[in-house]
Amino acid sequence: MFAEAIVRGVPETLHSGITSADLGRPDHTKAVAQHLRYTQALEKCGLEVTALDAAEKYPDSVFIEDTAVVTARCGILARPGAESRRGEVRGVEEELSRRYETLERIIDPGTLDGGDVLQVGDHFYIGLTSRTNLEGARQLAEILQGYGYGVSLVESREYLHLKSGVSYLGDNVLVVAGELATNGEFGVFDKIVVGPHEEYCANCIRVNDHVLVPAGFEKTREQIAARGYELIELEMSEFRKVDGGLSCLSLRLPGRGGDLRRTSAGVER
Ligand code: CIR
Repeated sequence: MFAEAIVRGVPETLHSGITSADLGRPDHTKAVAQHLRYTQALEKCGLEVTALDAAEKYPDSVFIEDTAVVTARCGILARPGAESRRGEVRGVEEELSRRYETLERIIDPGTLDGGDVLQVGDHFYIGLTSRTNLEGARQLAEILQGYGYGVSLVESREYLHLKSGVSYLGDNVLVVAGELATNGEFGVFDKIVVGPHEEYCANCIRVNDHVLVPAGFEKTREQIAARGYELIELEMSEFRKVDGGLSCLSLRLPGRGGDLRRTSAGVER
C-alpha cells in the first residue's frame, strides 16, 4: 500500500526537456492541466500528495521519479545519467530528508535514474540502460541488499528506462513490452504482454486499489481491466512529447508495514 506521493510542478521550460519523441513541442498550459489530473488521481487512490515547486532551471524536473528510490526501509538519492538532470536531486533531497533519518546516495562514477528501478515486494529489478550504468546499479544493489532486499539486474537496450517497458501490478502480474517480455528474469510472472503499437502503456502504475494507465491504448486497457483492476485513464500527451510516462511523475511512498511480499512461489500481496 502507498500512503503518500511527492510530485514536482511543471516548469515553463518543459519544452526544452530531453526527448527522442517526434511528437512536437509540449504545451505548458495543457501539461499543467494533465499534471493536476494526475495529482487528483493519486489523491483518489488515497495518497497524501506533496507538490514541490517547479524548478525552471531543470526542464525535466517534473519527472521526479528519476531523482530517487524510495522504499519502506530506506531512501536513496539517485545520480541521473543525463548531466543536465543532476541538479534536480538537491530539491528532492531536502524533502526526503524529512522522511528518512539517513539518506543513501549513488555516487560518481555511478549513474542511476529512478525510472530504472522496479520494485516487486522485497525484490528490486534494476535496469541497465543508457541512463543507469553498471557502477550505479551495483551501488544501488549493495545498498538495497544491506537493508535486506533482493536485487536482479536487467539489461534493456530498447527502452529509455526499465519501467518504460515493464510495470508491476501486484498479484504476480506484470505488464511488459518488447524485449523485456521474453527476459528470463521475469519468467515467474503472469504477464500482460503489450503489443508493438501500445508500448507506451507498459508504463502504468498500481496505486492501492487502482491502476493508472495512459489514455488511448484500448487493447492494453482491456487486458488490464479483464484482470479485475479498476482503472483510471489519464491523458499524457504533453509529457509523452518529452519521453515521460506515468510513473516518472511521482515518487510514491509506502505506508509503514505495507510492503508487498515476494515468496519463492512468486509474489503475493
Ligand atoms: C528524460 O529524458 O530524462 C526526460 N525527458 C524523461 C524522463 C522520463 N522518466 C522516466 O521514464 N522515469
